[in-house]
Amino acid sequence: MSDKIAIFGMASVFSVTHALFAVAQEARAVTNPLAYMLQPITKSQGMLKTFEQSRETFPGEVLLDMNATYLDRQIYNPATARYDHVKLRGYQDARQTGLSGADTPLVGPTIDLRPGQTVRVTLHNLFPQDSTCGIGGGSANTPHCFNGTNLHSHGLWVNPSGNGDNVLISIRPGVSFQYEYNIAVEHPAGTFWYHPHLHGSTALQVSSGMSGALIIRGDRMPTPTETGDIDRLLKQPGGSDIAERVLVLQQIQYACTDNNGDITYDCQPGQVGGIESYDQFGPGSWPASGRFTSVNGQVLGQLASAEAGSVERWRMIHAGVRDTINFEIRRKTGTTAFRTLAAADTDRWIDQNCGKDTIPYGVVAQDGLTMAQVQMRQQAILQPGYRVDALVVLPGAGDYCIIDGAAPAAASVNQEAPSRRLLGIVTAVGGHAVNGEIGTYLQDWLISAAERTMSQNVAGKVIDDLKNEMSLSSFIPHPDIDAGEVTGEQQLVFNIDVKQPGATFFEVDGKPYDPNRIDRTLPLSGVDEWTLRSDFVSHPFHIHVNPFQIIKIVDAAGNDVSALGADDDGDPQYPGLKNVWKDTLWIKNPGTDPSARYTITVRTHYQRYIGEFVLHCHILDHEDQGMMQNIRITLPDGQGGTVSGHH
Ligand SMILES: [Cu+2]
Repeated sequence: MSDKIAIFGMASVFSVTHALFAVAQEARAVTNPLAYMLQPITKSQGMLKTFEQSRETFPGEVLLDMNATYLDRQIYNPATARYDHVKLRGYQDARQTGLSGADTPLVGPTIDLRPGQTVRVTLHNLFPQDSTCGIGGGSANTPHCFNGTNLHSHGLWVNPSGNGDNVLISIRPGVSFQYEYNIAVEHPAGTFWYHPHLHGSTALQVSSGMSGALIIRGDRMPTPTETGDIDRLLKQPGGSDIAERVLVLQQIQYACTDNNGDITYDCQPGQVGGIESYDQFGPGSWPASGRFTSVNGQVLGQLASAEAGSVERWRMIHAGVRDTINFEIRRKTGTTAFRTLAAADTDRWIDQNCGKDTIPYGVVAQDGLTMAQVQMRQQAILQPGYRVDALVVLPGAGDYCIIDGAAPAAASVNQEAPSRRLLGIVTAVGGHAVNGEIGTYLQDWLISAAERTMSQNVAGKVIDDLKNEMSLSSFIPHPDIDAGEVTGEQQLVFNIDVKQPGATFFEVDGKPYDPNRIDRTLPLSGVDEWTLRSDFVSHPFHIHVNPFQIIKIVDAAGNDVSALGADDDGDPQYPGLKNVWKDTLWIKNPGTDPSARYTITVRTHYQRYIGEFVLHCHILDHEDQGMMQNIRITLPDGQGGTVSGHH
């Protein structure tokens, strides 16, 4: 711990110096978010050591303290080349509140854990009192209680009840509450994230920057009969982990008010930007705002340097509210300064300053779950809530553009091809050039990594797999769910009902959310095949606790577009998803007519945990307005659940 404190101490000294002397046009460094300080509970750790543990060391139980509080910060505004002053709801480590200068990035610290660990997260709600909390009944789907909060560990397979990953509780201003996540010893290692999930204020809080990475690190060696962690393979020749970047992609849509009291995205010097209403959200509002997606809290920052030719692990997290990100890397070929760059000019700037060809990278995990095969991609489409883990090789020294590239209209939340945005610059130095195909280079690197790292009894299998189209069969956390295992089926239809006079309704299965209604009662150990559709535009489906395996994605004409190499009218997001495990998935309808909808089949099982939790659209203002359902997992006989009612 003392090393960690020393490092952070140095960092804060540098930050202060930086703030005093920085010129506005100088790009700030994009570093990995700092990690929460974890306090080991020595008493229980000592006790646990008396038990036989299957692991070499048992990390035991740790505490962390998280403040939900207003933060005074700066965000760079490329349109004006100024740092805008903002006051936004955010997270901070209650044990490191000293790191709170105006130039501290607006991103939640990282929660860094291991399988088998229990973490007790004390969430302190330091927001001002709020008389709109506690509204229920018919008003539940009107945004409210902006100062109430709670915590969701997105993607974790943990208990959803009580002090677990419980999003059905409201932590009011002034209240502290301790969540407790018991990470099972068999929990997958991967990239997860956390954010508030109080129905009525989720979008407002997440769009303010209330999100952070939650990483589970594993070191389980695969055996001939059991799979292990890809972390164990991704080692440098010396045995240390390969370089890693956590990239929390946020869409912080702060605004100011003009002379008429209306919202404006043109904040004047002396004004303080904020997010205090839902008027800031809605179709097209993000592109219209001219804001840029931030990376770890920095807009148009300079990412830490890479070594040319070295393999890095990039953990991308879409922690935004409602706009699709299409992640691309291109060489920076031009020399034009990028710090002054209005959103409307970005497309042209990218054409003039970034190479035409994208740098391919190897996707190894989606939504934190290692895939059965490395998939080489020119781009990765991230919808809100998605995570993508990629092995990235920058093939030579120089600067590279990190771009949110254009995507087909049907691939994006706003149903229009978005104009491109620059996300930041990364510079490769030293190392060596890669002249051949990056995919082949990566494959060779993985094979030699396997030769170095894998146990004698699995090395042959892992290497044969890698030679066979970069298969990762020894590292997948979940076996396939075969048709013969399925015990039931579930249907789900998203809809936005715009036909009622005077109001719009955000619905699942024809009904807006009712906090007092259980929409689905499912038995523990059940195995269900779900059919997912949307009658009106596209929505990212997310279900808590248990992830699902994608079986097929069928377009309106009846074609399954989920196979690797399939063509979905140029939309790259579905091909390659067949048999992939995820916890959040785009349910596509390229229009507003039910006849245009896709039919998506996934399978899941409800393992270990009973209790009540939710599924919802991860366009979070849709969720806040009703596109959510309550689920109850009961005992295996379908009985013995808890009493109904929430809040
Ligand atoms: Cu939606």
